[in-house]
Amino acid sequence: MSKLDILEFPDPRLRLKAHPVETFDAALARLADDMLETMYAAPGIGLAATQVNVQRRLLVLDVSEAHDDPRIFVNPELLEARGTEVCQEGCLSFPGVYADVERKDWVRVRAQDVTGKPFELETDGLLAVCVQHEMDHLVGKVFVDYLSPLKRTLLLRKLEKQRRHAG
Ligand code: GNR
Ligand code: NI
Repeated sequence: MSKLDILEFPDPRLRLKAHPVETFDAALARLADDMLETMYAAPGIGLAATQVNVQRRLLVLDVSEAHDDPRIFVNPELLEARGTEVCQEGCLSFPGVYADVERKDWVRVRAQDVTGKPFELETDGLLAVCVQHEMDHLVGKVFVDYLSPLKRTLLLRKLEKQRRHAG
């Protein structure tokens, strides 16, 4: 396994739209493993292929405290969504800044595993929020796109400031 580099805002490649996965081979399984390793090391609770400069519809998640519940979604599609909730979100492509984002609080998602086998997931809470955050990355969307112009400006200014201090 190897750790991958995570693209950071404002890298234009974060705006690219991912293509469906058509080949379920060893390279795909390896990429999913590398993404999980990269996510755990960051540390983060999710990672989309877009963030590691791969334009494929693939995302990984693990919202468990013990980091023992890795999940891989290939070609995810949102089938149904209900209600709303506000959650404070962060993003590995915007290190060190956080903002409240409103999402659906219950979702039903259809996807394939790394072997191509279809499955469905109905979920709520943090897992539902994270799935929506990652699926956004696959269409070139990021969490700051949901903020008002003023809040976005303040958040991006804070991101710049932190980068300057990080040297
Ligand atoms: O690590 C992450 N934490 C997080 C917290 C609240 C809502 C969404 C997330 S996803 C983020 C990792 C990431 O950037 N995935 O794309
Ligand atoms: Ni993100």
